[in-house]
Amino acid sequence: MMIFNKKNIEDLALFGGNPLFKEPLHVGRPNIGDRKILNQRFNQILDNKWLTNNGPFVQEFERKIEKLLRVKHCIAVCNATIGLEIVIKAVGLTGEVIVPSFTFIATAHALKWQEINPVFCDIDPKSHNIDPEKIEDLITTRTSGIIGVHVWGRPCAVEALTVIAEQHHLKLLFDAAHAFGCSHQGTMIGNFGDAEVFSFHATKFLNTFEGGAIVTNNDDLAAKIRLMKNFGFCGYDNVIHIGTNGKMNEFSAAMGITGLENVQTFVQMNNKNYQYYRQYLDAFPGIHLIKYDDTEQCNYQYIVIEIDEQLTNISRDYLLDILHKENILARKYFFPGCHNMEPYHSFNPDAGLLLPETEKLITKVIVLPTGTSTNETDIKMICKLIGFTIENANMIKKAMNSK
Ligand code: T4K
Repeated sequence: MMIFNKKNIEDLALFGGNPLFKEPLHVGRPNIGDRKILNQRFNQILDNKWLTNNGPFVQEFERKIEKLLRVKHCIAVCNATIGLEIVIKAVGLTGEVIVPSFTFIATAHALKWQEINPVFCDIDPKSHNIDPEKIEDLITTRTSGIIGVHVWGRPCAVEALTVIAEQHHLKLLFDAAHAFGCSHQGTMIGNFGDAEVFSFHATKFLNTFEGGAIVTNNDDLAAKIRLMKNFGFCGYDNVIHIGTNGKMNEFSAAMGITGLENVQTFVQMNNKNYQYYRQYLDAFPGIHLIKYDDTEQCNYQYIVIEIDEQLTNISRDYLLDILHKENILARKYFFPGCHNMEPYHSFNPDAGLLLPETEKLITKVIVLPTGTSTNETDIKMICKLIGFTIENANMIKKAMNSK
Protein backbone atom coordinates (compact mmCIF):
# COMPACT_ATOMS: atom_id res chain seq x y z
CA MET A 1 0.00 0.00 0.00
CA MET A 2 1.54 3.28 -1.09
CA ILE A 3 1.39 6.10 1.43
CA PHE A 4 1.79 9.83 0.95
CA ASN A 5 5.17 10.54 2.52
CA LYS A 6 5.00 14.35 2.90
CA LYS A 7 4.11 16.01 6.19
CA ASN A 8 6.40 19.04 6.08
CA ILE A 9 7.98 20.81 3.13
CA GLU A 10 11.35 19.30 4.14
CA ASP A 11 9.84 15.95 3.06
CA LEU A 12 9.70 17.13 -0.55
CA ALA A 13 12.38 15.53 -2.73
CA LEU A 14 13.31 19.03 -3.86
CA PHE A 15 14.54 19.68 -0.30
CA GLY A 16 16.16 16.28 0.24
CA GLY A 17 13.19 14.04 1.09
CA ASN A 18 12.53 10.65 -0.52
CA PRO A 19 10.80 10.88 -3.89
CA LEU A 20 7.14 9.90 -3.86
CA PHE A 21 7.77 7.43 -6.71
CA LYS A 22 10.78 5.12 -6.92
CA GLU A 23 10.49 4.78 -10.70
CA PRO A 24 9.74 7.71 -13.00
CA LEU A 25 6.12 8.14 -14.09
CA HIS A 26 5.99 9.26 -17.72
CA VAL A 27 3.63 11.17 -19.94
CA GLY A 28 3.12 9.30 -23.19
CA ARG A 29 3.67 5.67 -22.20
CA PRO A 30 2.91 3.57 -25.28
CA ASN A 31 -0.46 1.80 -25.52
CA ILE A 32 0.30 -1.78 -26.50
CA GLY A 33 -2.36 -4.28 -27.50
CA ASP A 34 -2.29 -8.07 -27.18
CA ARG A 35 1.40 -9.08 -27.24
CA LYS A 36 0.78 -12.68 -28.25
CA ILE A 37 -1.15 -11.63 -31.33
CA LEU A 38 1.41 -8.91 -32.05
CA ASN A 39 4.26 -11.44 -31.93
CA GLN A 40 2.32 -13.78 -34.21
CA ARG A 41 2.02 -10.95 -36.69
CA PHE A 42 5.74 -10.16 -36.43
CA ASN A 43 6.53 -13.81 -37.14
CA GLN A 44 4.16 -13.79 -40.08
CA ILE A 45 6.00 -10.77 -41.53
CA LEU A 46 9.32 -12.56 -41.19
CA ASP A 47 7.82 -15.66 -42.82
CA ASN A 48 6.36 -13.56 -45.63
CA LYS A 49 9.74 -11.92 -46.21
CA TRP A 50 7.83 -8.82 -47.20
CA LEU A 51 8.95 -6.05 -44.86
CA THR A 52 7.80 -2.79 -46.46
CA ASN A 53 6.63 -1.20 -49.77
CA ASN A 54 2.86 -1.43 -49.47
CA GLY A 55 2.83 -4.92 -47.98
CA PRO A 56 -0.28 -6.81 -46.86
CA PHE A 57 -0.22 -5.49 -43.27
CA VAL A 58 -0.02 -1.88 -44.42
CA GLN A 59 -2.92 -2.45 -46.78
CA GLU A 60 -4.98 -4.11 -44.03
CA PHE A 61 -4.18 -1.27 -41.62
CA GLU A 62 -5.28 1.35 -44.16
CA ARG A 63 -8.57 -0.42 -44.97
CA LYS A 64 -9.34 -0.87 -41.25
CA ILE A 65 -8.80 2.83 -40.59
CA GLU A 66 -10.99 3.81 -43.55
CA LYS A 67 -13.76 1.62 -42.15
CA LEU A 68 -13.42 2.87 -38.58
CA LEU A 69 -13.38 6.55 -39.55
CA ARG A 70 -15.79 6.16 -42.45
CA VAL A 71 -13.34 8.02 -44.66
CA LYS A 72 -12.64 7.18 -48.32
CA HIS A 73 -8.86 7.07 -48.30
CA CYS A 74 -6.20 6.32 -45.72
CA ILE A 75 -2.55 6.44 -46.76
CA ALA A 76 -0.23 5.14 -44.07
CA VAL A 77 3.10 6.97 -43.74
CA CYS A 78 6.32 6.63 -41.75
CA ASN A 79 5.48 9.52 -39.40
CA ALA A 80 3.09 12.45 -39.22
CA THR A 81 5.77 15.05 -39.97
CA ILE A 82 6.47 13.46 -43.36
CA GLY A 83 2.71 13.06 -43.76
CA LEU A 84 2.23 16.79 -43.25
CA GLU A 85 5.07 17.59 -45.65
CA ILE A 86 3.56 15.40 -48.34
CA VAL A 87 0.03 16.70 -48.02
CA ILE A 88 1.21 20.33 -47.88
CA LYS A 89 2.95 19.79 -51.21
CA ALA A 90 0.12 17.71 -52.66
CA VAL A 91 -2.53 20.40 -52.11
CA GLY A 92 -0.13 23.02 -53.48
CA LEU A 93 0.45 25.25 -50.47
CA THR A 94 2.91 28.09 -51.10
CA GLY A 95 3.87 31.49 -49.68
CA GLU A 96 2.18 31.77 -46.28
CA VAL A 97 0.02 29.37 -44.33
CA ILE A 98 -1.89 30.26 -41.17
CA VAL A 99 -1.25 27.89 -38.24
CA PRO A 100 -1.49 28.07 -34.46
CA SER A 101 1.75 28.57 -32.57
CA PHE A 102 0.41 26.42 -29.74
CA THR A 103 1.32 23.11 -31.36
CA PHE A 104 4.23 20.70 -31.62
CA ILE A 105 7.02 22.21 -33.70
CA ALA A 106 6.44 19.66 -36.49
CA THR A 107 3.36 21.57 -37.72
CA ALA A 108 5.46 24.67 -38.41
CA HIS A 109 8.56 22.82 -39.60
CA ALA A 110 6.60 20.82 -42.19
CA LEU A 111 5.85 24.16 -43.88
CA LYS A 112 9.19 25.89 -43.42
CA TRP A 113 10.99 22.75 -44.68
CA GLN A 114 9.54 23.64 -48.08
CA GLU A 115 10.14 27.39 -47.84
CA ILE A 116 6.55 28.19 -46.84
CA ASN A 117 6.18 30.69 -44.00
CA PRO A 118 3.96 29.67 -41.12
CA VAL A 119 1.95 32.70 -39.99
CA PHE A 120 1.07 32.13 -36.37
CA CYS A 121 -2.47 32.73 -35.26
CA ASP A 122 -3.65 33.07 -31.68
CA ILE A 123 -5.79 30.46 -29.96
CA ASP A 124 -9.12 30.38 -28.25
CA PRO A 125 -8.14 30.01 -24.57
CA LYS A 126 -11.15 27.77 -23.94
CA SER A 127 -10.33 25.14 -26.57
CA HIS A 128 -6.54 25.72 -26.91
CA ASN A 129 -7.19 25.54 -30.67
CA ILE A 130 -6.71 28.15 -33.42
CA ASP A 131 -9.19 31.02 -33.00
CA PRO A 132 -11.16 31.43 -36.25
CA GLU A 133 -11.99 35.03 -35.33
CA LYS A 134 -8.32 35.98 -35.52
CA ILE A 135 -7.61 34.36 -38.89
CA GLU A 136 -8.98 36.88 -41.39
CA ASP A 137 -6.69 39.68 -40.17
CA LEU A 138 -3.72 37.47 -41.08
CA ILE A 139 -4.77 36.68 -44.67
CA THR A 140 -2.62 38.36 -47.33
CA THR A 141 -2.22 37.88 -51.08
CA ARG A 142 0.47 35.30 -50.27
CA THR A 143 -1.77 33.15 -48.05
CA SER A 144 -2.51 29.77 -49.59
CA GLY A 145 -4.01 27.79 -46.72
CA ILE A 146 -4.85 27.17 -43.10
CA ILE A 147 -3.71 24.25 -40.97
CA GLY A 148 -5.82 23.69 -37.87
CA VAL A 149 -4.50 21.44 -35.10
CA HIS A 150 -6.94 19.41 -32.98
CA VAL A 151 -4.87 19.96 -29.84
CA TRP A 152 -5.28 17.21 -27.16
CA GLY A 153 -7.76 15.52 -29.53
CA ARG A 154 -10.34 18.26 -29.01
CA PRO A 155 -11.67 19.26 -32.44
CA CYS A 156 -10.99 22.67 -33.92
CA ALA A 157 -13.87 25.00 -34.79
CA VAL A 158 -14.19 23.03 -38.02
CA GLU A 159 -17.26 24.78 -39.45
CA ALA A 160 -15.91 28.31 -38.95
CA LEU A 161 -12.56 27.34 -40.47
CA THR A 162 -14.28 25.73 -43.45
CA VAL A 163 -16.29 28.90 -44.14
CA ILE A 164 -13.18 31.10 -43.97
CA ALA A 165 -11.22 28.75 -46.23
CA GLU A 166 -14.03 28.68 -48.80
CA GLN A 167 -14.58 32.43 -48.76
CA HIS A 168 -10.89 33.14 -49.32
CA HIS A 169 -10.21 30.19 -51.67
CA LEU A 170 -7.71 28.68 -49.25
CA LYS A 171 -6.82 25.05 -48.74
CA LEU A 172 -7.73 23.67 -45.33
CA LEU A 173 -5.73 20.92 -43.66
CA PHE A 174 -5.84 19.53 -40.15
CA ASP A 175 -2.97 18.26 -38.07
CA ALA A 176 -4.90 15.53 -36.29
CA ALA A 177 -1.80 14.07 -34.60
CA HIS A 178 -3.64 13.88 -31.24
CA ALA A 179 -7.11 13.10 -32.48
CA PHE A 180 -7.27 9.49 -33.61
CA GLY A 181 -10.58 7.99 -32.49
CA CYS A 182 -12.18 11.38 -31.72
CA SER A 183 -15.32 12.78 -33.29
CA HIS A 184 -16.82 16.18 -33.96
CA GLN A 185 -20.61 16.42 -34.04
CA GLY A 186 -20.82 12.70 -34.65
CA THR A 187 -18.34 12.65 -37.56
CA MET A 188 -14.97 11.06 -36.98
CA ILE A 189 -11.93 13.32 -37.18
CA GLY A 190 -10.33 12.50 -40.50
CA ASN A 191 -13.26 13.69 -42.59
CA PHE A 192 -12.67 17.42 -42.43
CA GLY A 193 -10.89 19.93 -44.67
CA ASP A 194 -9.01 18.80 -47.77
CA ALA A 195 -7.14 16.19 -45.72
CA GLU A 196 -6.12 15.38 -42.16
CA VAL A 197 -2.94 13.84 -40.78
CA PHE A 198 -2.71 11.49 -37.78
CA SER A 199 0.42 10.64 -35.82
CA PHE A 200 1.00 7.09 -34.64
CA HIS A 201 4.18 7.95 -32.75
CA ALA A 202 4.94 5.77 -29.70
CA THR A 203 3.42 8.37 -27.37
CA LYS A 204 0.14 8.68 -29.25
CA PHE A 205 -3.24 7.08 -28.51
CA LEU A 206 -2.68 4.56 -31.32
CA ASN A 207 0.94 3.81 -32.08
CA THR A 208 2.93 2.08 -34.77
CA PHE A 209 6.31 2.82 -33.03
CA GLU A 210 6.77 5.67 -35.52
CA GLY A 211 4.07 6.30 -38.06
CA GLY A 212 1.16 8.32 -39.28
CA ALA A 213 -1.59 8.46 -41.84
CA ILE A 214 -3.03 10.97 -44.29
CA VAL A 215 -6.79 10.64 -44.67
CA THR A 216 -9.02 12.34 -47.22
CA ASN A 217 -12.31 11.97 -49.06
CA ASN A 218 -10.78 13.43 -52.24
CA ASP A 219 -9.98 10.67 -54.80
CA ASP A 220 -7.53 12.71 -56.90
CA LEU A 221 -5.67 13.99 -53.88
CA ALA A 222 -5.40 10.47 -52.45
CA ALA A 223 -3.99 9.14 -55.72
CA LYS A 224 -1.41 11.93 -55.79
CA ILE A 225 -0.40 11.33 -52.17
CA ARG A 226 0.02 7.59 -52.84
CA LEU A 227 2.47 8.43 -55.59
CA MET A 228 4.29 11.06 -53.55
CA LYS A 229 4.90 8.83 -50.54
CA ASN A 230 6.62 6.29 -52.84
CA PHE A 231 9.08 8.46 -54.83
CA GLY A 232 6.39 9.14 -57.47
CA PHE A 233 6.55 5.54 -58.75
CA CYS A 234 3.66 4.31 -60.86
CA GLY A 235 4.64 0.69 -61.46
CA TYR A 236 8.18 -0.54 -62.14
CA ASP A 237 10.68 1.96 -63.54
CA ASN A 238 8.02 4.58 -64.13
CA VAL A 239 8.25 7.78 -62.10
CA ILE A 240 5.46 10.23 -62.92
CA HIS A 241 5.58 12.67 -60.02
CA ILE A 242 7.97 14.21 -57.54
CA GLY A 243 8.02 12.08 -54.42
CA THR A 244 9.79 11.10 -51.25
CA ASN A 245 10.06 8.02 -49.07
CA GLY A 246 7.07 8.25 -46.74
CA LYS A 247 6.24 4.56 -46.60
CA MET A 248 5.17 2.73 -43.47
CA ASN A 249 6.84 -0.65 -42.88
CA GLU A 250 5.06 -3.91 -42.14
CA PHE A 251 6.07 -4.16 -38.47
CA SER A 252 4.60 -0.75 -37.80
CA ALA A 253 1.39 -1.68 -39.57
CA ALA A 254 1.17 -4.92 -37.53
CA MET A 255 1.51 -2.86 -34.35
CA GLY A 256 -1.18 -0.51 -35.64
CA ILE A 257 -3.61 -3.32 -36.50
CA THR A 258 -3.06 -4.86 -33.06
CA GLY A 259 -3.66 -1.45 -31.49
CA LEU A 260 -6.85 -0.98 -33.51
CA GLU A 261 -8.20 -4.22 -32.03
CA ASN A 262 -7.73 -2.67 -28.59
CA VAL A 263 -8.89 0.91 -29.01
CA GLN A 264 -11.89 0.42 -26.75
CA THR A 265 -9.60 -0.81 -23.97
CA PHE A 266 -7.28 2.18 -24.45
CA VAL A 267 -10.22 4.60 -24.32
CA GLN A 268 -11.63 2.95 -21.18
CA MET A 269 -8.25 3.04 -19.45
CA ASN A 270 -7.62 6.68 -20.39
CA ASN A 271 -11.12 7.73 -19.45
CA LYS A 272 -10.86 5.97 -16.09
CA ASN A 273 -7.60 7.81 -15.36
CA TYR A 274 -9.12 11.08 -16.53
CA GLN A 275 -12.09 10.60 -14.15
CA TYR A 276 -9.71 9.87 -11.23
CA TYR A 277 -7.81 13.05 -11.92
CA ARG A 278 -11.10 14.94 -12.12
CA GLN A 279 -12.18 13.54 -8.78
CA TYR A 280 -8.89 14.08 -6.94
CA LEU A 281 -8.06 17.52 -8.39
CA ASP A 282 -11.51 18.90 -7.89
CA ALA A 283 -10.86 20.42 -4.48
CA PHE A 284 -7.83 22.51 -5.43
CA PRO A 285 -8.27 26.18 -6.26
CA GLY A 286 -6.49 27.34 -9.38
CA ILE A 287 -6.03 23.90 -10.92
CA HIS A 288 -8.19 23.59 -13.98
CA LEU A 289 -8.35 20.20 -15.68
CA ILE A 290 -9.36 20.56 -19.34
CA LYS A 291 -12.72 19.07 -20.24
CA TYR A 292 -13.59 16.59 -22.96
CA ASP A 293 -17.02 16.52 -24.54
CA ASP A 294 -18.46 13.22 -23.32
CA THR A 295 -21.20 13.34 -25.96
CA GLU A 296 -18.52 12.85 -28.63
CA GLN A 297 -15.95 10.09 -29.09
CA CYS A 298 -12.80 11.10 -27.21
CA ASN A 299 -9.52 9.26 -26.69
CA TYR A 300 -8.76 11.00 -23.34
CA GLN A 301 -5.05 10.58 -24.13
CA TYR A 302 -3.95 13.83 -22.49
CA ILE A 303 -4.40 14.92 -18.88
CA VAL A 304 -3.90 18.66 -19.17
CA ILE A 305 -4.12 21.10 -16.30
CA GLU A 306 -3.91 24.87 -16.36
CA ILE A 307 -2.40 26.58 -13.34
CA ASP A 308 -3.97 29.86 -12.28
CA GLU A 309 -1.08 31.27 -10.26
CA GLN A 310 -3.25 33.93 -8.63
CA LEU A 311 -5.18 31.15 -6.91
CA THR A 312 -2.51 28.48 -6.45
CA ASN A 313 0.02 31.02 -5.27
CA ILE A 314 2.71 28.98 -6.97
CA SER A 315 3.84 29.13 -10.58
CA ARG A 316 3.59 26.35 -13.13
CA ASP A 317 7.38 26.12 -13.29
CA TYR A 318 7.83 25.77 -9.52
CA LEU A 319 5.13 23.11 -9.43
CA LEU A 320 6.80 21.29 -12.31
CA ASP A 321 10.17 21.34 -10.49
CA ILE A 322 8.53 19.75 -7.47
CA LEU A 323 6.78 17.09 -9.56
CA HIS A 324 9.97 16.18 -11.42
CA LYS A 325 11.98 15.73 -8.24
CA GLU A 326 9.27 13.35 -7.00
CA ASN A 327 9.78 11.32 -10.23
CA ILE A 328 6.57 12.56 -11.84
CA LEU A 329 7.82 13.52 -15.28
CA ALA A 330 5.02 15.89 -16.21
CA ARG A 331 5.53 18.05 -19.33
CA LYS A 332 4.84 21.64 -20.33
CA TYR A 333 3.68 21.05 -23.90
CA PHE A 334 3.94 23.18 -26.09
CA PHE A 335 6.35 25.49 -24.34
CA PRO A 336 7.60 28.03 -25.43
CA GLY A 337 5.30 28.04 -28.48
CA CYS A 338 6.54 27.67 -32.05
CA HIS A 339 6.88 31.46 -32.49
CA ASN A 340 9.51 31.50 -29.73
CA MET A 341 11.55 28.72 -31.34
CA GLU A 342 14.00 28.91 -34.22
CA PRO A 343 13.96 29.78 -37.03
CA TYR A 344 10.61 31.48 -36.40
CA HIS A 345 11.71 33.70 -33.52
CA SER A 346 14.55 35.28 -35.47
CA PHE A 347 12.26 35.76 -38.47
CA ASN A 348 9.69 37.64 -36.37
CA PRO A 349 10.87 38.37 -32.81
CA ASP A 350 7.66 40.34 -32.08
CA ALA A 351 5.23 37.62 -33.12
CA GLY A 352 4.18 37.17 -29.49
CA LEU A 353 2.51 40.60 -29.50
CA LEU A 354 -0.19 39.21 -31.76
CA LEU A 355 -0.51 36.02 -29.71
CA PRO A 356 -1.59 37.13 -26.23
CA GLU A 357 -3.65 34.02 -25.46
CA THR A 358 -0.87 31.71 -26.64
CA GLU A 359 1.66 33.64 -24.54
CA LYS A 360 -0.55 33.21 -21.48
CA LEU A 361 -1.29 29.54 -22.03
CA ILE A 362 2.33 28.46 -22.52
CA THR A 363 3.06 29.59 -18.96
CA LYS A 364 0.10 27.72 -17.47
CA VAL A 365 -0.05 24.22 -18.93
CA ILE A 366 1.14 20.97 -17.40
CA VAL A 367 0.50 17.57 -18.98
CA LEU A 368 0.34 14.83 -16.33
CA PRO A 369 1.16 11.11 -16.58
CA THR A 370 -1.58 8.74 -17.64
CA GLY A 371 -1.95 5.54 -19.65
CA THR A 372 -0.84 2.01 -18.86
CA SER A 373 1.85 3.07 -16.41
CA THR A 374 -0.53 4.84 -14.00
CA ASN A 375 -3.24 3.53 -11.72
CA GLU A 376 -5.69 5.08 -9.29
CA THR A 377 -3.19 5.08 -6.41
CA ASP A 378 -0.55 6.85 -8.50
CA ILE A 379 -3.08 9.46 -9.56
CA LYS A 380 -4.26 9.96 -5.98
CA MET A 381 -0.63 10.48 -4.90
CA ILE A 382 0.10 12.93 -7.73
CA CYS A 383 -3.01 14.94 -6.85
CA LYS A 384 -2.19 14.88 -3.12
CA LEU A 385 1.23 16.24 -3.94
CA ILE A 386 -0.29 19.03 -6.02
CA GLY A 387 -2.65 19.83 -3.13
CA PHE A 388 0.20 19.74 -0.60
CA THR A 389 2.20 22.13 -2.80
CA ILE A 390 -0.67 24.61 -3.03
CA GLU A 391 -1.36 24.44 0.71
CA ASN A 392 2.29 25.15 1.48
CA ALA A 393 2.98 27.44 -1.46
CA ASN A 394 4.36 30.38 0.52
CA MET A 395 6.78 28.30 2.56
CA ILE A 396 7.90 26.33 -0.49
CA LYS A 397 8.59 29.50 -2.50
CA LYS A 398 10.57 31.00 0.36
CA ALA A 399 12.64 27.84 0.70
CA MET A 400 13.16 27.61 -3.06
CA ASN A 401 14.28 31.21 -3.32
CA SER A 402 16.81 30.81 -0.53
CA LYS A 403 18.29 27.62 -2.05
N1 T4K B 1 1.72 17.49 -34.80
C1 T4K B 1 1.49 17.44 -33.48
C2 T4K B 1 0.42 18.30 -32.90
C3 T4K B 1 2.23 16.58 -32.66
O1 T4K B 1 2.01 16.53 -31.34
C4 T4K B 1 3.22 15.77 -33.26
C5 T4K B 1 4.06 14.91 -32.44
C6 T4K B 1 3.41 15.85 -34.66
C7 T4K B 1 2.64 16.72 -35.39
C8 T4K B 1 4.44 15.03 -35.36
O2 T4K B 1 4.16 13.66 -35.28
P1 T4K B 1 5.31 12.55 -35.58
O3 T4K B 1 6.12 13.03 -36.77
O4 T4K B 1 6.13 12.43 -34.33
O5 T4K B 1 4.52 11.31 -35.91
C9 T4K B 1 6.78 13.71 -28.36
C10 T4K B 1 6.75 12.94 -29.65
O6 T4K B 1 8.07 12.63 -30.09
C11 T4K B 1 6.02 13.61 -30.74
O7 T4K B 1 5.65 12.60 -31.65
C12 T4K B 1 4.75 14.28 -30.23
N2 T4K B 1 4.06 15.03 -31.21
C13 T4K B 1 5.09 15.19 -29.07
C14 T4K B 1 3.88 15.88 -28.51
O8 T4K B 1 5.64 14.42 -28.05
P2 T4K B 1 8.72 14.59 -26.95
O9 T4K B 1 9.86 15.47 -27.25
O10 T4K B 1 7.85 14.95 -25.85
O11 T4K B 1 9.18 13.05 -26.82
P3 T4K B 1 9.86 12.32 -25.60
O12 T4K B 1 10.88 11.42 -26.15
O13 T4K B 1 10.26 13.30 -24.58
O14 T4K B 1 8.69 11.38 -25.02
C15 T4K B 1 7.60 11.87 -24.28
C16 T4K B 1 7.35 10.97 -23.08
O15 T4K B 1 6.95 9.69 -23.51
C17 T4K B 1 8.54 10.78 -22.17
O16 T4K B 1 8.14 11.04 -20.86
C18 T4K B 1 8.91 9.31 -22.30
C19 T4K B 1 7.68 8.65 -22.89
N3 T4K B 1 8.03 7.64 -23.90
C20 T4K B 1 8.51 8.05 -25.11
C21 T4K B 1 8.83 7.14 -26.08
C22 T4K B 1 9.35 7.59 -27.40
C23 T4K B 1 7.91 6.30 -23.61
O17 T4K B 1 7.51 5.95 -22.49
N4 T4K B 1 8.22 5.39 -24.57
C24 T4K B 1 8.66 5.73 -25.80
O18 T4K B 1 8.89 4.87 -26.65
O19 T4K B 1 7.90 14.52 -28.29
